[in-house]
Amino acid sequence: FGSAAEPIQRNPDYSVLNSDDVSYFKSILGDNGVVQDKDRVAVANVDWMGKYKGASQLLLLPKSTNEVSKVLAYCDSRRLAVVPQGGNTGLVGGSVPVHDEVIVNLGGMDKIISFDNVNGILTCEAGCVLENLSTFVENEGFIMPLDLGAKGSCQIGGNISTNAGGLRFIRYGSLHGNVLGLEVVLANGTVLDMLTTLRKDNTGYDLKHLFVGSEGSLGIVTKVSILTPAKLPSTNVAFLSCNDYMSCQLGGAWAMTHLEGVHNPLPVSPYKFYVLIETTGSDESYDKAKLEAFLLRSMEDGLVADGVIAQDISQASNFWRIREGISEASVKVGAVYKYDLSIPVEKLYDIVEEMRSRVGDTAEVLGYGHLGDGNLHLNILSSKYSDNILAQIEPFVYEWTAGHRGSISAEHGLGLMKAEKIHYSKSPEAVQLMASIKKLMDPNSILNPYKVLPRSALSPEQG
Ligand code: FAD
Ligand code: 2HG
Ligand code: ZN
Repeated sequence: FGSAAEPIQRNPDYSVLNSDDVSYFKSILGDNGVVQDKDRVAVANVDWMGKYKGASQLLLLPKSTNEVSKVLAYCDSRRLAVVPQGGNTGLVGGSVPVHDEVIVNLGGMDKIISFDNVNGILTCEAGCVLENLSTFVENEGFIMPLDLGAKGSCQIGGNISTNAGGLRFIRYGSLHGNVLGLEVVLANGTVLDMLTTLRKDNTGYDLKHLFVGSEGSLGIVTKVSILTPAKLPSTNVAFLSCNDYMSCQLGGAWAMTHLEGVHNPLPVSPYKFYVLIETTGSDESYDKAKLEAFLLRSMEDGLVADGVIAQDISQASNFWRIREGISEASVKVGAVYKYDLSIPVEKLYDIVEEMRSRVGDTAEVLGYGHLGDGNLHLNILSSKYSDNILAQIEPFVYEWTAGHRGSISAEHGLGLMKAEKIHYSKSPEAVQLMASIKKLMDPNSILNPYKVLPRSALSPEQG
């Protein structure tokens, strides 16, 4: 993993898969739902970056909640470890096995169950691909409250399990607000029906929130109901260039107050900073005029050095493609160390500069992200993984973030990469309570082992 850390030992308490297990899975999922083909299993064993690789022998493809329930009940009784998997686009090594865990991929559960086109409430299975849901609700005059570069592969169940942020967060907020209901299968196979579509419901603890962002460690999400905002008729996108970070911040703040918060044409010459702003509204010409006035004023004030406003939908989507393509471009370089930090906005760029001086010319440091959300994606690129580069980055990056009361995972989760780093952002008491919840809900610890929580919190003798 590009890390000098000790390799993670397989927990010997887990059983080893045998042919009786495979026969049982075939009896409930049929032959097509039980994949042993080496090439297909190999694909499911490796993450999107090609950085984390497991050694699972078995990929299961359930088609219904009942099937998921039977699979988990069996795995729990046999103490077979399981990795829940969606589109496998996660960036923290959470979606692939560490050792020989059985992979349960939700891709076969991809049905839309209902759509309330008055209130914009979508109910669907967890394996629906985000882009397909977007297309569906857009045809009904609504949009999904989240959008991300991985939309063509990621699944709504994976989005919920990671509490994905993405490109519309600034406008529509977190999935904790937009998810209205969930159906979840617990580790022992119990189906927890919380699939309501109510806007308000204060009857006791709101348990669904435990599953939003818990990265498959507490249950498998099987169905989802989610609030979708109305699609507004006008969308405007501006691509701005700035000479310094202060201008980006000021321009961004101004835009939020006044505008609600590798294709041409682009600003011609290269600049140090680029800002992409999208606004949506209900009055095409007024909205556009407002954005143009903003651009003009920002250029007059010297905040923006250059800038263009997309003239049509295709230009707008070309602008977005540049932003959405950064992640994909970053993995082409060879080795990439990815950090996903929440930092007070005024300090956000400081760590990019500090990191540059730490790594010198051994690596390229790229800072991008979601400025309005205070979320920096710090990517450190080099031709190959090296312990020397890693030693320049960690623990500095975590200590720096903790020192600024930031978060070491803004939107990607902890997964395998940061399970042992949670203490940089959470108190010992909070970690202990999380471990108690995990032990209560998954006493045999079959769900997504070695991820999210530190081993010392789950079994103090290993600490
Ligand atoms: P996976 O990667 O398959 O799984 C992620 C985690 O969720 C794993 O721990 C897995 O065990 C668990 N899981 C998956 N499905 C379920 C389920 N049904 N029940 C229980 N647990 C489950 N993330 C952002 O937040 N914002 C972005 O802007 C963003 N952009 C991205 C762009 C690119 C090009 C890529 C490759 C990734 C990006 N990501 C982003 C990260 C990733 O796409 C998100 O974390 C996404 O939500 C993962 O969804 P998935 O279906 O691929 O889940
Ligand atoms: C984005 O905003 C994603 O593009 C991916 O969250 C960030 O790859 C990354 O580091
Ligand atoms: Zn992001």
